[in-house]
Amino acid sequence: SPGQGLLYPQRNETRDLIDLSGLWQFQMDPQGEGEAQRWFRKLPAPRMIPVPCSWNDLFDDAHTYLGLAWYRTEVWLPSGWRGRRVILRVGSATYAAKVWVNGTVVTEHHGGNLPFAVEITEQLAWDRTNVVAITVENEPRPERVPPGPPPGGGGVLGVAAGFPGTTYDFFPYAGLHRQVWLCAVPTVHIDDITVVTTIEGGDGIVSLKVATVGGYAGTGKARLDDIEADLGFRAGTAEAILRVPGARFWSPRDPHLYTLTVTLTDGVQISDTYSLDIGIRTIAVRGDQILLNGQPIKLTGFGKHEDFALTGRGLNLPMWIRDYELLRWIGANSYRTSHYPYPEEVMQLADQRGVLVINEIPAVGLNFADTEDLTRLRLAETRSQFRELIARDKNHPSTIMWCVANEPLVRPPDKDAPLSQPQEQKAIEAGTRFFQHVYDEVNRLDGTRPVTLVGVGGGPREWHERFDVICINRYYGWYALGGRLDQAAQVLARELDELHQAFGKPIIVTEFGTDTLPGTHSLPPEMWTEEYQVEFLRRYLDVAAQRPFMAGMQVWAFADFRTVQGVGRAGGMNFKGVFTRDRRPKMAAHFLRKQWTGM
Ligand code: BDP
Repeated sequence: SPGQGLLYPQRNETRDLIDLSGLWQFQMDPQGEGEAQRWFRKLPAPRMIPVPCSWNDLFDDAHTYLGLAWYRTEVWLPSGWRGRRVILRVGSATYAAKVWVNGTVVTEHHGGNLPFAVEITEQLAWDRTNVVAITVENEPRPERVPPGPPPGGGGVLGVAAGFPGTTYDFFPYAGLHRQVWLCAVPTVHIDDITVVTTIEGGDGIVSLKVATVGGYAGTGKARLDDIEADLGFRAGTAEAILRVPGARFWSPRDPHLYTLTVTLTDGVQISDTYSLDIGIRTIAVRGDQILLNGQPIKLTGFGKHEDFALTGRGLNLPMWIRDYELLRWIGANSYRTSHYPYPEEVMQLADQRGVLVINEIPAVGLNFADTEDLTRLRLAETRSQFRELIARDKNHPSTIMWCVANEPLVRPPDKDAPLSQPQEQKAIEAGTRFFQHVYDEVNRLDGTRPVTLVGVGGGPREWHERFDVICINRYYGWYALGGRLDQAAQVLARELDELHQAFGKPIIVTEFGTDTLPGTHSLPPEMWTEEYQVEFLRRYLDVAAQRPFMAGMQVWAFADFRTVQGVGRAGGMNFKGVFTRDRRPKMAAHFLRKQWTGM
């Protein structure tokens, strides 16, 4: 099998790849009969589906279907690939996947937004086409992360209660959401590279660790511009330090990237090589400030979603390029990957464009009043997703912070039976232990970035204690104090002052916003109108501007996005976007642009 590494697939003098994106065969399997009937060889009644894409907005009979479905394609391998290891890499399958190659199960995977890879050399044929079959299902099970609603419950969020039932406020899109690749790599190859950068005066210090597969014990080289270091491998790994005199430090203003190339070579022959773009920067928390390269930064920007018409949560590069253009237009320097990891290409774009990313795993909708068993299973799931996320994204300078959860809470599983005081206390303590474990794990995997938790209004304050940065979502003036913006601003101001007093840590409001129907206007400003969104945002930004300790303000949300059907979401949409779903600016977009760019 490949190692633990999740390096982005690359084609170069020693490596090759085939992107299997395109039309695949597709068939839903609501009865779960496909495996026994060997659908991994041949689907009895297939239709065509694009990969990558969500299936929900393509076929009416699949719109709310979250059960098992089969994907199947065929591929010839180039004869030049013989003698190399062939790895199948799935960019993301939401939520659970099982993979067959020529009739043999090669891997299974849980977790809907991260890549997984498996070596398939043994299963391949060279004289005929190879059949790749993948099942995907996104059943809302309570032990998953994000969790499904409790049995019988049709959604647990007050406003988001709807169909299909979820514990979160976005549509549970399903499918093969990112590319499926075949990668040819040398038998002995580079499996992983970990880069950590520090700053000494004007110099950049680049420390790297290289891991190989195949027990490599030879030599190698690491090169960055014209700076080179020798690598001596022992038990498959090697370390080196490169000093870059007078380095250009990565920042939003100058997102300079250096290309780092690692080569396995005996000095004459190159057996494997891999290049990646890195940024030299530091990120740290000191007192109530977040420091990038030793200088305080304040985040401006949004919580986002990976969401668009027809493609759903499928990789949509045109959408992402447009989004980065709009982030620049509006003067935002950051966003949060609410509520799950975004595509690898999107992280690369953040590096190139100097956008600061709060990188969040899919832990949304966690309720610590649920049973201990569920909490234990969710912890295991959270940890394994974090291992994958950090393996995938640890080398991106744009990722400045990890986020372990969005709005975890304590809510009676049965809304007609409120929790007793001891029950509530027990649930809060269960959460405290959970986050202690996750925090420690994240720190062990990557001790170089701050870690945060995004708290819900009225949620337990003690859960923030563990974390380096306090992130909160607040909706005074919307879910509470609707229509009373002056009062809302006062409540917000008081709470921010209290939090600052209590923790003395950086504070970011990671969500604040109002549902806004584009084209709806009123004077004086009333809820749901474009004027109200502007006035709401103005109040929040003013409150923050008067508080020098605030480390950032991220508006909810960048664009309108799809939700489930229910009375709280007209047309199955969350309308808190500053842009519409097709990326037209609302009044608030022009307002924010003035605030953030001074134009
Ligand atoms: C918060 C959630 C976010 C929702 C938002 C809202 O973090 O996912 O979409 O509120 O209600 O609770 O719009």
